[in-house]
Amino acid sequence: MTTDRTELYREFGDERLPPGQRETDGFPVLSKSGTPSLRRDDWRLEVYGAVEEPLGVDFEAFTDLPTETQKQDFHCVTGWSKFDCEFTGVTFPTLAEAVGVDDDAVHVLFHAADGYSTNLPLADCLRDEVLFAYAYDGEPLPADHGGPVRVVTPHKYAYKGAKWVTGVEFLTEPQRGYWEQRGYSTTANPWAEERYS
Ligand SMILES: Nc1nc2c(c(=O)[nH]1)N[C@H]1C(S)=C(S)[C@@H](COP(=O)(O)O)O[C@H]1N2
Ligand SMILES: [Mo]
Repeated sequence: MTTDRTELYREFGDERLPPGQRETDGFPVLSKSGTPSLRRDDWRLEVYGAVEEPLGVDFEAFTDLPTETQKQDFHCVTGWSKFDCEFTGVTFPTLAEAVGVDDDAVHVLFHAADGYSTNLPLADCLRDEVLFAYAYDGEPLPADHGGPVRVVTPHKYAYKGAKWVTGVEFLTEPQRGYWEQRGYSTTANPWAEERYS
């Protein structure tokens, strides 16, 4: 069963296509420094920081968690949007529940195998459409798009979704990630055109 999450824009604006974006048919690849080679067998996800019980999982233990398939839109801050992407994965709230987030956690920093990182306020992560995705259109997530596992954030510009994600760090105060340190927005709401800050 696929949950349609393409309507979530109604929470943020009148138009499905955020201002200043154009729709693309293809699925461009955008990476700061190429595709790291990371096989499912070598991949691990560490969840740590301001949590009750840190968690480390390999691919098998990760996919033992409840998973779901969602249809979502994808908005790159450079101006392209791709509609109707079908991602399968574990939701952020599912993972948060597994570790038990501390009361004083307010922020999240995602870490990736290519040295990338990206940050979001905790409240922006605790949403069912924030997926740790391992499949795209029913196939294993292609390496260029972040396989074995990436994060997707359809309510935010796509730089909030770390490809090749390996770490989720819960923080008691904000900390900026790779693009955020270079002037991109922490909150990154596409319908408010929060591109820079
Ligand atoms: N690890 C990692 N994640 C990343 C990036 C990156 O360079 N490294 N680029 C981000 C940017 S700017 C975008 S638009 C999307 C692009 O995802 P795609 O290549 O699947 O289109 O991934 C985001 N996640
Ligand atoms: Mo991007």
